Amino acid sequence: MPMKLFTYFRSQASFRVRIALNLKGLKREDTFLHLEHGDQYAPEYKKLNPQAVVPTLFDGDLKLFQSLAILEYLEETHAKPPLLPQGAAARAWVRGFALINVADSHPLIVPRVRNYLAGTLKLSDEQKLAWIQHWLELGLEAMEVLLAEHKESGTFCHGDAPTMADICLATQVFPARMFKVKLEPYPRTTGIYETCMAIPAFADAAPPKQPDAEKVA
Ligand SMILES: N[C@@H](CCC(=O)N[C@@H](CS)C(=O)NCC(=O)O)C(=O)O
Repeated sequence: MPMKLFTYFRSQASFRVRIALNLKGLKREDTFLHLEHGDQYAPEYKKLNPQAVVPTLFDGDLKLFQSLAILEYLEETHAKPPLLPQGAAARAWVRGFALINVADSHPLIVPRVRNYLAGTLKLSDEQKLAWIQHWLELGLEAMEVLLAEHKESGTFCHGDAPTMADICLATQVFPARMFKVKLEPYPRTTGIYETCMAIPAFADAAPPKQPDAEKVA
């Protein structure tokens, strides 16, 4: 039975889950929520996801939420191909790298934060864009340094196959491109991004490829 994903094409957290499902060869059925139209606040969806965010993934009756927890679940239930390397040290590095995006950059640019900046704090479009670019740049700077010092990085963040680190690198660079961040200072990061996006599992998961896609700004 395919898993059921509540998703939105622009959602970077959903993008992470789509990549992981694709890499592991798992079929899914999508239910689309339009976050800019406020579908996430519909009472029937808030009952499923009290944070009013996507993704939510159902594996049968089991409800899964928070993209990184979902990736960990998929890893534990479908071992191949692995999204975490062997060894505690390497796994800690990959998880730490992934969290730069998941925990420290992405939460600052999600729609509810952008809406608060514009609606409550009355920031102009220009100020809001500067905010988004700032937090994305800080994450990219850290990623670039970590990739430079990490002996196992090269084609991918760690080793010779994509891991959770690459998935979360992709969801850092994709919005950075969308929001016109200057990417020249991050050649290692963008090189890995290009490599990943040439892999069908990543490319097919990208926002413009989703059935609910509108023009990606
Ligand atoms: N930390 C959560 C983030 C979930 C999240 O904020 N998702 C965004 C889309 S990427 C969302 O649904 N936002 C709705 C809103 O901000 O109103 C995860 O990784 O799953």
